[in-house]
Amino acid sequence: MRIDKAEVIVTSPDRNFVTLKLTTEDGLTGLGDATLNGRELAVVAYLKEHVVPLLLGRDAHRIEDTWQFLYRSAYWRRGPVTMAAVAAVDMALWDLKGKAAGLPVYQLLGGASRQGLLAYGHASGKELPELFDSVREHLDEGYRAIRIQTGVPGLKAIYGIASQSADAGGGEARYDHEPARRGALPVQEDWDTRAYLRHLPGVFEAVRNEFGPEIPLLHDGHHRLTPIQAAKLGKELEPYDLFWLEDCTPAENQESLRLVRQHTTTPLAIGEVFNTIWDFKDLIREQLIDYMRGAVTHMGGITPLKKTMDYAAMYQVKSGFHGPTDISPVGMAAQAHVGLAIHNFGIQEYMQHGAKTNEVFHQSYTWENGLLHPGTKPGLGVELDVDEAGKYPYEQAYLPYNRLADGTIHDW
Ligand code: GCO
Ligand code: MG
Repeated sequence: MRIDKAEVIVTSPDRNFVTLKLTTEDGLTGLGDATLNGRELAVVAYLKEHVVPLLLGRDAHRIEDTWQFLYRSAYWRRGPVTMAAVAAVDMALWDLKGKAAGLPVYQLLGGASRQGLLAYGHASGKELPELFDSVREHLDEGYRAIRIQTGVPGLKAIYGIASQSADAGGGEARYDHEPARRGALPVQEDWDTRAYLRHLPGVFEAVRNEFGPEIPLLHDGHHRLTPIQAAKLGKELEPYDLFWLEDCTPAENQESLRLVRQHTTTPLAIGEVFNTIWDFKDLIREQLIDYMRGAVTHMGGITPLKKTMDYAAMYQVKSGFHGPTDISPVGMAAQAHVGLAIHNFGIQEYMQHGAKTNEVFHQSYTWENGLLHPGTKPGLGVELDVDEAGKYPYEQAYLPYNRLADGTIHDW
């Protein structure tokens, strides 16, 4: 199964996506997601200039060997650009192997361990009434687990909260359905940790009072807290029985989680910005996290994601793969296959792509009764409509950034 052609396709239906498409000498095609939100073209160049020439003529069946070759022969290891490029190749090879075998990828990974994947959606609102409406909307859509983010009194704009302008414009007031914040420069937002810490426990109390004790609730701290602030927040949220507190401290300083752990039994999830199994190794072995937040697209693909989860299983750490809309339908499908196969699946983030994205990427994964399933088509089960993709050229898009009241840059 020789690789004959390797194309890098950039399209921007609701936001930018980078996809690698491999074609074999027999005409089979495999897709891989290489989208790195806000830095997309760096991965495009890495793939086109440095990876595509190495793929032509290779045996597409040799997934492990190709992964090790791309990872080790570059000498410069790890990092989001490299690992997104390696991930795309790995996913495309699994897609091809599945198609060659006539089996969905989860069958190649050991077969289904469950009927479907519990998935959580993002409810948000500047004030409580909007937040409650957003929770209800998610419950109506069948979500059985919900992430809660709100505005903080005194702060104008916070990442992860549906914008009010979407409402005013007649669009959907859900930030996951908004186009990525496109434009020449990043949008500036504001932040005040003390105001946030004072406000958040009351929000969870109100949500529990309104929606009861059963529904799993999650929250994303988006790397904004110091270890002692995170410890205090985790402790104060204990009465509201969170499913997890995510990225409570900046992920680079892993030791800080020891301090957080000493003070709270609120479960911790971390790692959406991690790139390799090695970034998770110590956190898993020391049992400093409960959920592993890596994404198939940013962790080097299906091969290392499966290895990381098998290692994590020994320490009862479960999966919680990163699933925002900047993971393309190809990446979402790939991690859904992994989630279905592994024993230690925890939960899957699922924000749902917009209508234009779904016309470019024809998916076969299903979403029924709050459970996601990768579908039973051979391979990953996603096909790219090249003509449709061509209608949406790349648009520059930056993630926002934060400043404190005195002008200091802060994690957003
Ligand atoms: C999440 C994330 C996202 C990221 C975004 C960055 O938990 O879903 O924190 O909102 O910020 O995917 O590209
Ligand atoms: Mg997050």
